[in-house]
Amino acid sequence: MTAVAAVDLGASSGRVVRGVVTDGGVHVEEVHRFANGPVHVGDRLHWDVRRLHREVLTGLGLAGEIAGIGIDSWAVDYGLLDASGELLADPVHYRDSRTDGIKPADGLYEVNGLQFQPFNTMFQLMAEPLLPQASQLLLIPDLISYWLTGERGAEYTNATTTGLIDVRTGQWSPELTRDLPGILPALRHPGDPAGVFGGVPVTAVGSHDTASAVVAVPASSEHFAYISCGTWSLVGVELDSPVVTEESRAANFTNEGGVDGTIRYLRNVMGLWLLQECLRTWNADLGPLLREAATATGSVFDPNDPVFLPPGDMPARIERWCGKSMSRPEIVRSVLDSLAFAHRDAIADAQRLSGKEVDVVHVVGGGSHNELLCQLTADACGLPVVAGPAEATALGNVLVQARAAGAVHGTLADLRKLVRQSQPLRRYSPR
Ligand code: LFR
Repeated sequence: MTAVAAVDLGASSGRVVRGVVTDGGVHVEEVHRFANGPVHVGDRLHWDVRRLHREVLTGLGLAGEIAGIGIDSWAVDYGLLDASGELLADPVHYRDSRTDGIKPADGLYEVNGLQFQPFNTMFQLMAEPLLPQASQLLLIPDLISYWLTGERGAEYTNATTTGLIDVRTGQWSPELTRDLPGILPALRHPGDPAGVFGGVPVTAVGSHDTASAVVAVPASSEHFAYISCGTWSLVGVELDSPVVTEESRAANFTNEGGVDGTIRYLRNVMGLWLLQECLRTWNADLGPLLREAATATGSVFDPNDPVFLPPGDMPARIERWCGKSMSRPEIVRSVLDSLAFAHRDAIADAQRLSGKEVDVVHVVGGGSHNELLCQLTADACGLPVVAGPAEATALGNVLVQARAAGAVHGTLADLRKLVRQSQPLRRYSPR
């Protein structure tokens, strides 16, 4: 097969990779990587989305001959276009404070099946001053895709994170979108054509990064839990149909749309954001601290306390939560212990609430390189952890494009087999 390019924009870095899929496996090679992060403008947090667009163009220029392009990014955030198709303003970052204190309406969960997060698109729109001027809303990957191709659409997996899709029909909910006349584009699904850039077809993939990452979980049976571990830990199981019980709502489990009509039944755990912000505050590297953390004693805190959501002095917030001052290795250890326990709780809750039993935990994404976190997660869960691939999101993006182009065939299980055959994986047994 000729190569395709996967554009994967994460909250802390973006990359363009070149991927090749054959019957024997899937291989990706990074051609361009760039930093990303919140930009403070006045008292708002934004994304510099035009710079991201420029970096994407640079990456595509470096990708060599390619037969396709697919784009994914973090979820929920959007750009608003005016009637002439111009971006009205830099998109606001989901960690901005404009939705502080927002509360979901009663009965919402039964309709959209989404865990409550103050930053879900529907709540951001309640605090959006530019709405009256907007004629179109595009989620971040759809915005980049529009800038490449001139075509607009709303990719389904990412659209489910807006809170505006009816989980029972998979369509924009007429009830929830009543006040947004005409600004939401038509849905497209992973594998659908999404326009052409420089003669190269653009294909809709699981444009929510987590949806693409779940495609590339190298599971060999259906009895697996996954942790897509990066800035966030997205912890859950794959289901055929949503769970919207009151218990599930109270446990803050989400039913996000997956590739091939699956449901990503998961909980957001604050994830490596906690460490990223510690390192930023200390201006330190992770490597040496991780080695010291291996023998340090930590304290356990609730990583999902909303106090940890915004950027800022993370070590101070952790020390305040734990009620004591700690050394840097102790803080790192506390983060990892707390994440491991939160992973365990989410996997236990996912099984209990969905009835799905799991016998292995797959850790994919950048966090799969963190040996201490993988071992602590195995220990806490009492289950084997299979770590890798780190580039699951890009791999899932490439696989869905390759299948749409006819280079490979089959179900998610077949795509996962290709990952298993070709990507290095590491196994951790619970101690
Ligand atoms: C991970 C992720 C999560 C989503 C969060 C905010 O990168 O996409 O799935 O909840 O970012 O968009």
